[in-house]
Amino acid sequence: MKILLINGPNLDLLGTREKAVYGPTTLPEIEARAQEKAKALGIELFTFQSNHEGELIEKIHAARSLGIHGILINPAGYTHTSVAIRDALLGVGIPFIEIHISNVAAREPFRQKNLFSDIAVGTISGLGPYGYILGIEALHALLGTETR
Ligand code: CA2
Repeated sequence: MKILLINGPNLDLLGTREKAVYGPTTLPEIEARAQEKAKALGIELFTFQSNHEGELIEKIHAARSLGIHGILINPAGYTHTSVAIRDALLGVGIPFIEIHISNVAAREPFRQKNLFSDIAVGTISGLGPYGYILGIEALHALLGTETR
């Protein structure tokens, strides 16, 4: 099984600033833990982070030719604004889980608008970096029968 982990804008700053909101763990640490879990489950995990909407869209398009079975995506700030990333995910038709480090439901009103939750397989929010591990486990469990 092949899974693509995508992290959106500013998540490359994790562990360096805003630690009170997002915690002390860096993105390389999150990706390393995700790789460990993927390896244990026999998953080939591809990781990608970008601060650019177009690059995120192009990676989602490329997921088809990479033979990706499922996507785990933290769209970050684009969660609340990007019709274009939503359209890309619908366009490739690859099942995805949406993940957020913070509990978005408990935050500012402008974060209550979400362009992904209604088309995601499911959403993980507020569980910190552990959410990435749960997301990989969930994709493995939910897609397992289709890729065997
Ligand atoms: O909780 C999440 O994972 C978010 O997707 C993070 C986004 C935010 O816009 C979403 O509403 C919820 C922001 C990511 C910014 O990450 C930073 C990390 C460290 C320092 C500054 C920003």
